[in-house]
Amino acid sequence: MEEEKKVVIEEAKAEAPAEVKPVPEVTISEMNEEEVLLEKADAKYDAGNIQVLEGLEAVRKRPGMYIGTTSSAGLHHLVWEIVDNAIDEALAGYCTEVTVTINTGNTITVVDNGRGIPVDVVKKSGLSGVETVYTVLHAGGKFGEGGGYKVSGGLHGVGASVVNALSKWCEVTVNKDGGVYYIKFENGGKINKHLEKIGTCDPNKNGTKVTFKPDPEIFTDTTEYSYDIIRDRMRQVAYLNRGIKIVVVDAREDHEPRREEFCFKGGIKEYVLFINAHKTKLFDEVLYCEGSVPITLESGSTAHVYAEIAMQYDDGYSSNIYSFCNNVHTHEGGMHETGFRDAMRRVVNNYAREYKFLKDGEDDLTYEDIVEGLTCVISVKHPNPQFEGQTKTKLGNSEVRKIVSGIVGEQLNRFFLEDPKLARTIMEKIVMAANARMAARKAREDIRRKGALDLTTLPGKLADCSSKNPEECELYIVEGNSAGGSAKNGRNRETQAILPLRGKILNVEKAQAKRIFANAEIGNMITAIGGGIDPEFDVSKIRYHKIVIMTDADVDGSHIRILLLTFFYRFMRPLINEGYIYIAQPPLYKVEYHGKQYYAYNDDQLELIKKKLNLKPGYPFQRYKGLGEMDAEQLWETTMDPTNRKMLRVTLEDAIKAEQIFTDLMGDNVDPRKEFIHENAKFVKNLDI
Ligand code: 28F
Repeated sequence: MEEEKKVVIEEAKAEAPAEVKPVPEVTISEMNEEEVLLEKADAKYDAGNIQVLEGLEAVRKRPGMYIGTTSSAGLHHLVWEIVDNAIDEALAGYCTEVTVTINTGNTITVVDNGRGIPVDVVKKSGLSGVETVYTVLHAGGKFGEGGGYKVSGGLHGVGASVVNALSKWCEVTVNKDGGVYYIKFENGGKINKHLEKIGTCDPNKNGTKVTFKPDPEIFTDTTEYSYDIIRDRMRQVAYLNRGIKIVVVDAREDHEPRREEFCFKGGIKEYVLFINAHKTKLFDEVLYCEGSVPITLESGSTAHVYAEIAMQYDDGYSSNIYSFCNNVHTHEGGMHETGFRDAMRRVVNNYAREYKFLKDGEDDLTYEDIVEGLTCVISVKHPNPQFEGQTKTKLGNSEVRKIVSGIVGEQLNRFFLEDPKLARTIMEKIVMAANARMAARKAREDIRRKGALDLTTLPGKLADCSSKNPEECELYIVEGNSAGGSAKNGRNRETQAILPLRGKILNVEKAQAKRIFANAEIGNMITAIGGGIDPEFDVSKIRYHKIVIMTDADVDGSHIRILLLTFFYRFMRPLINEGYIYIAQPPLYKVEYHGKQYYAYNDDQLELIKKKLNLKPGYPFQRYKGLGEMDAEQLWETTMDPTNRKMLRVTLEDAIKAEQIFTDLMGDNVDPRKEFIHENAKFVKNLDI
């Protein structure tokens, strides 16, 4: 039960019996490699340059290798793969519109108005272009090489054949040069009947339409699509690829009908405005740089790396750098971010020295000073991206560093020279950040001298656990002293530590670093956790691998929870990224019946218990208003016992969304906060973390 974010139980939906005659299966995986090795196409693209790497069987055996997980994220990954292909066609200049529809039964249809996947038969494989793209792993030539154009190589970059391999069935319809062509693959990409011409169409209306049904035998957790997840990603893709119109439709009978269109002429410039919508900006403009630089590929041919950067300052203290390569969010950064940093440091420090914002002998402004209050989107398109790092979201191509650095360096410098007023506003902001940094360091040193941040002096309020093995240790941060008392008495002393918090903790979004470190409750948390704080936070030093926020199920409780999450987000972000933060789920109701206690964690469960026990309406039950109402034993049994408890693991799937929610909730503007609280009475459940 523990650590499950949500469990969606999907009823087995009966498939309409398909009229398919058992024909000998032809799968590319069974073919001789010779047979499917395709001719190198000449400059013109046809169904030529396709590489055969592995069969679809391999994908079904180890789906995780290709789409990461077979949970909800993997299910949605299938959509991204198909959309990627349509976006590639758009980036090649032939497609302007993409529509994604969720159909009844949770099948997905993606339509584009591009040239249509080639339908001609590929020599040697004997398969049409469509069949090749859908049955050969890693089909689709590389951008720039041999006339291919693959640009938006997703995180796994494996393409449509993987989607086909993991689908119960998959239909492709291509309108090309006046003909309508159709094929249906079944049971993981098997061809029963080859691509056939089924009609004619307006020769000016080319395009590709794909509908697939994810195989429930693969996606055993859930086959239910989330409109919100698809909508959010499609909006992001639309921002990252200016001018492409993307329509998202929820056409499921059992869902509220929904439809949204995204098309942004301003691309990532508009993206920055969107991210900053509720912030107080330093100035209205978004600074925008772009450029493209030729590089030589291994094959000797030339291709271009394209980079664009959009940024805007607000009056806050946090910095938000979002980088992408080929539309993939590079969470772990990489060479494009390094190049950006090089340029920012160079340009800002040169300007600061030349115009005396820095005096002789003063240290350089640091990158952290420069990006305080900055929101920046960096997007590069690379013909041959190297994704590295633990989650394969770090851009490794070293040439990208100089490319981004050059583009930003030159263009930012020009902005500064052309608009001295803008330059002054930015410089003053950065110098202020530098001064605050030095003051904060001094405050921190003072505190450390007094012993508050000294790791050997644990806070008196902490009831620590006896184990010193972080992997098995849990820290419960508990709202209120009385609940803290119950938790201390009820816990497993070996592995569970309790830190009670008194009242509200400081709102770190609004406070300056200096005040934050002087706050006693925050000091206690920092010391107890033991990894220090940003920018020196060291996740390898933390004393607990589970940090559990345990607050009441009321408005004050959710407020404290948000404050704590904001604190972790700002000062110990790796804790969130690495999944160490949890939210305890105390029960909301208790029903007593024949001397036995039944606990319900939500209204549905309460109803279920009443029904199961055959209780007449009006039978009394207790509604817990706070943790303090539970005694030690009850708290252990319902909320802390690892074999029985439910906890939500906090993940920041979408840092951008979280950043917006945090500023909405914590920043100066009151309206979005009111709106949000109104819409999300139960904050965490709806935050999707
Ligand atoms: C709904 C999803 O998949 N759209 C696509 C094209 C167009 C071409 C293409 C795709 C040929 C040999 C790879 C057409 N005409 N939408 C899509 N539209 N793939 S996928 O070519 C694929 C290459 O290997 C296309 C001329 N060149 C390319």
